[in-house]
Amino acid sequence: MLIVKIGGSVITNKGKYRKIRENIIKRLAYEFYPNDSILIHGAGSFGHYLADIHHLNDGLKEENRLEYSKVSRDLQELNTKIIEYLIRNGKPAITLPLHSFHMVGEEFNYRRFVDYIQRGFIPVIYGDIVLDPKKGMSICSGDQIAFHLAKALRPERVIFVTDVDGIYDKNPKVYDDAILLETVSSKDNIQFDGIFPDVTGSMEGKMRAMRAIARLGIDVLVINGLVRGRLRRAMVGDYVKGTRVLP
Ligand code: ATP
Ligand code: IP8
Repeated sequence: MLIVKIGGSVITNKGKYRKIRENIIKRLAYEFYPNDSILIHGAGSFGHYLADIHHLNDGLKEENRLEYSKVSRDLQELNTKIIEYLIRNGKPAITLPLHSFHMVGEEFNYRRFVDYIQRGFIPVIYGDIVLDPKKGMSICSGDQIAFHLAKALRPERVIFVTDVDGIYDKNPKVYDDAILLETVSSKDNIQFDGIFPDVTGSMEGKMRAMRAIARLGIDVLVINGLVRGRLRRAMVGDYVKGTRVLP
């Protein structure tokens, strides 16, 4: 079994509110294989944009309640597009929205994922708003979800799909001389500076989640979803350009 997290930077334009990249979603839905895998997707500009403006990661307040609803609506819209293309490709995907079953601090209910996989479905989940016992509400990234699921289900591999070839020594979108790293470990000194609003820590937050998964002894790969064929090759276990994350 594989866990694949398709980042919001791939399926949306993170610089523009609710800007979807439908052709990319279409292709990635086609490339997604084999079926006994879990798909997690990020929020991109369907989540981070409003969450950033209204400080939704700081918690629920009288004046931002409606904004959680709007983010939830936007994320469901993005999710519906992804499910639609998976179904068009004959892939039986079913969404299990995090906000409907999880509260921060509770044990993650991974059993439902197993139940769907056993019946031949592809469970899909996404970075989402979430119930929080201290803050009322908060945000949980798809990267954190990947960690919880990996810890419980011990997949063969966790693949993080982004809009760059892997992890570089510094942001390749800012520095032309950034160097792609074939492997990264805690010893590497990496610079992370984001350019778009991201309330879940951007690439730095992702690195924390990826290292935590790697410490479980699970293979972790970062690849570029904008390049045709890489997701399929990574999923079937062929070599693909990217970065392997070591503990
Ligand atoms: P989302 O959180 O919306 O799901 P995502 O998972 O696709 O998004 P981001 O958090 O946007 O991923 O991270 C990818 C971005 O990280 C790249 O577009 C890149 O510009 C940026 N970045 C910053 N520092 C680095 C680095 N050292 N190596 C690679 N990418 C980096
Ligand atoms: O895009 C963030 O999830 P991510 C979820 O996986 C929200 O970091 C609501 C911004």
